[in-house]
Formats: sequence, C-alpha cells, structure tokens
Amino acid sequence: MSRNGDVEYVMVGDALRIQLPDFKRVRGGTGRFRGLRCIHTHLRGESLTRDDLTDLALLRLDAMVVIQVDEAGLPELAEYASLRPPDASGETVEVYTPLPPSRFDFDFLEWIEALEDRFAEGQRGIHVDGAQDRAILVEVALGPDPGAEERLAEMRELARTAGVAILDTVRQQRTRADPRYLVGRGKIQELVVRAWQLGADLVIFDRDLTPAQIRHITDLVESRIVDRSQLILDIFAQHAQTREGRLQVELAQLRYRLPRLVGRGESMSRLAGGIGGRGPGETKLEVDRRRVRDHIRRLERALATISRRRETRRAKRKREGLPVLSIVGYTNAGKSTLLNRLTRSKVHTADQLFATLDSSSRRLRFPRERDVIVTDTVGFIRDLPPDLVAGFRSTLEEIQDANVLLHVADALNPSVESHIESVRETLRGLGLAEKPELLILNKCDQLDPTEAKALAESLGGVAVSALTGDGIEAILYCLGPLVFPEASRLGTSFAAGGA
Ligand SMILES: Nc1nc2c(ncn2[C@@H]2O[C@H](COP(=O)(O)OP(=O)(O)OP(=O)(O)O)[C@@H](O)[C@H]2O)c(=O)[nH]1
Ligand SMILES: [Mg+2]
Repeated sequence: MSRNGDVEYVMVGDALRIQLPDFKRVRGGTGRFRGLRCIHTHLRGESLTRDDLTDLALLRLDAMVVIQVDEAGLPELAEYASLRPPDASGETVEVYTPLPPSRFDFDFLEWIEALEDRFAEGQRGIHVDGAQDRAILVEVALGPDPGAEERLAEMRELARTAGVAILDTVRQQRTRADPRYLVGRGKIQELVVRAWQLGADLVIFDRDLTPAQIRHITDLVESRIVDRSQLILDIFAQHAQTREGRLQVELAQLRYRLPRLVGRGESMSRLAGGIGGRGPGETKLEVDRRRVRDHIRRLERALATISRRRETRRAKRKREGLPVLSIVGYTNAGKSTLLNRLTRSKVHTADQLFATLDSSSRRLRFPRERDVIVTDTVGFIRDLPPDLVAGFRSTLEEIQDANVLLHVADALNPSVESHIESVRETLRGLGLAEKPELLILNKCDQLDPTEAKALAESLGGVAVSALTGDGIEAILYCLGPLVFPEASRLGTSFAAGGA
C-alpha cells in the first residue's frame, strides 16, 4: 500500500508463505523509505517472523504489518514494525505493541514522515572529521578463528591508512562462509539498515569476497562494497610514486576487478557472433570487460619496457660486483627507517601500512672502502592474494638479486611472530627462502632491555632501534661475514664504528 493508502501490489500466498514481487529499487531518495507498506495475514496467529523483519529491512519498507487471523478467518490483532532511526542502541528494527485493527487511529502519513525526519536527523548527528570516507566494517570469524583479533586490528590499521573512518562494526561468527553474502541473511539485513542509518559511503569486509558475493551484496546495499584486497589496493594506489609503481597498481586493480565487474545479460554472449568478437549480441558488460582486458595488455607492455630498463641497471650493478642487501619485512616494521639509518638517507617513512611502494637503493659503506647496495621495498602482509603479489613481481625482482636479506620485524607488535612467519611464507612463495637472512627486531627503544634481549634470543635475531640507532653496530657486525664471506674466511673483522 502506498503512502496515501492506494493498493499498489496484491500478493496471494498459502498458509506458509507469500512471495514478494521484485519491487523496483529506490533511487535518489537517500534517507527515505520506500513509500510502501506491506500488510499481510498470518493464518495461525503468529507474530511477525524473522523473515518479515528481514524483508522490512532489505526492501526498506515504510512498515511491515501482520494481521493475525482466527480460525473463522476474522482479524484478531495487528502487529507492525518499522526501521529504527540511528541511536546508541545499534538496534535496526522496532516492533510495536499489537492492537486490534479497529483500534488503529493514527494518521499514517504524519507518523511515517515524522519517522523519516528522525532518521535524517540521526544521520546528520554522526560527525566525522574532514572529507573522510565513512565506513561500516564487517568482521566474519569462520569456525574457531584464533587469528580473528589480529586480523581485526590490522583491518582497522588498513582503514586508518586509507583515510576511512569506521562508524560501526558488524560481527558474525559462523562455521562456514555463506556463498551468497559471506554472512547470513539476518546479518545482511542488519548491515543494510546500519549502513543506511549511519549514511555509510562504504562497507568494508575483513576478508575477500567472491565475484558472486559482491554481486549479491551490491544488490542489497547501496554503499560501495570493498573487500580486504581492494582496500589494500586502494592504499597502494594512494602511495605509488613512480610511474612503474602506478602502472603496477593499476594493473593489479584491473586484474582484481575484471572478474568482479557486475552486469546483466551474460547469457547473451553465446549469441554474439560478429567479426572480431564484436557481435550484435554483445552486452555492455562484455564491452566493459573487453576494454579492461585491452587496457591490461597495454599496461603489461608498458611494464615490460620499464622492466627491461631496470634489467639493464641491475646488470650494470652486477658488473660493478657490489653485494646487495635487501630489506624485507612486514609492512610498517621500520624497513625504510632502517635504510635511512644505515645509509644516512631520507626516504619517506610513516606510521602507515604500505608507506613504501616503490623500491629504492642506497649505498652503504663498510669499513675498508667496501660498498654494499641496500634496497628497501614494499612491505608484506598476511593473506595477500597471489594475483596481487604477481603485480609487484618486478619490484620484488630487486630482492632476487640480494646476497643477503635483512628481515625487519616490529618487536612491539603483539603478533610479531606470526608476522615473521607470513614474511617467510611470502619469501618461500617467491622462491627466495634460500637466501641468507638476518632477523632484526626493531623498535626495541620502546621495550625494556632485558625483554628485548630475551625476545631477540628466542627468535634468533638482533634487537635494534632504527629510530635511535641502538644496535646498528650489531647489525653491521653480523652482516660482515654474510656479505663478504671470502673476507671473513681470512679472519678479517667487520666491526664497524667501534663495536
Ligand atoms: N619507536 C620506534 N619507532 C620506529 C622505529 N623504526 C621505525 N619506527 C616507526 O615505525 C613507523 C614505520 O616506519 P617505516 O620505516 O615507514 O616502516 P616500513 O617498514 O618502511 O613501512 P612500510 O613501507 O609502510 O611497509 C614510523 O612511524 C617510524 O617512525 C624504532 O626503532 N622505534
Ligand atoms: Mg617503508
């Protein structure tokens, strides 16, 4: 029924269910309800069911009304529910006290307009600094998920780095991922209403979504849907400085998006028989896909050219015979700070994830006029999809040249051990597990010295502070024999700076 009481749709069901028609989507009326209320009967006198409330939310109806009917078919009580304006409770639906239908004596139009005004007011009341994106974070723990807390903390860091304000989090614990929505139908309902109540621009999922899940969720939620990999790619895009870096990120973004492009009419593709694939039956989606694929090929060619030039540079370095030290490690561990400390340079550092995207190389002078090239590269993170890693292969080639890896870990992070493990796993995936590695436990200026020493011993690393310079001599001391193995056989000492 419409606002002014006209009957717009009539649905006939059986004792168990009615099928709601496919209402057209509400567009443009942000903050407004659909302007339709659904009035239906329950033949066995039940109250509003969970499904009723889910439909109310997903269809954003003005109200869901159920008239309970007695055995003679006569109306008993009418119960109704509406969506709830945003408030501290976090509740999304309000169910009102049932009344006999004859006792309803309020002006529906006045009531629903007042409710909409309270909605709009609640949305305006939510303030966020500056021009930041406003997001709802969805956390899904699958089965017994011991890493859930860590992952959550990391998602918040990623969001902060991307400049997104988290307005609220919606959590769910389930045994398996739902193939349609990742979360269950009830959670999706809560999410739809929360996103709308809070006027969220984005809904961020703390794990990756399949193309089908993105499509189904997009059908229900008006906000933009972002999964973990997309969020990481967004950060990469914000941080890429060089032309190569930008091309790599763009390529990775397109590869990630290609299977996720949403559209209708895919069944048309078999009808497309035109020359050059551009048949009469080609849908808009296919045109889009083809454009993306063409663009991917162009980017790949451009990157190949850059990569050849890089190759020449690397070959030159090889001819000079300088050993290469690659700094690797989890993102935000302090790799760039360590490069700066070791080589007295000034590459960009920041308390952000993926502050560094483009590799840089500097010279480090060891005693006796021996030079070493030190390179700093993009940081690692757990569960990075292989596609994404592949996009950075050419940057990672720098690591391939390394004689020794300096593996930097953030000793302050409670998850330091799992970080070290994911870095080693990524290195294994890149076929780099065999390189000699020196583990550096960084940021020890913030730890009690005995604690730092114990941690370094238990993990087999060197405790340092790249920020204050504490422990840098120890790094040089340990590096000497790794970088100049022939010299160390001759018994030369590599202690630098009097260590
Ligand atoms: N307290 C303390 N902070 C440090 C130390 N080393 C680095 N930091 C801080 O940690 C943050 C990250 O440092 P970066 O050097 O940018 O870290 P990164 O590993 O290069 O990070 P990405 O390039 O983003 O992967 C910065 O805020 C640094 O100031 C340290 O020894 N002690
Ligand atoms: Mg860095």
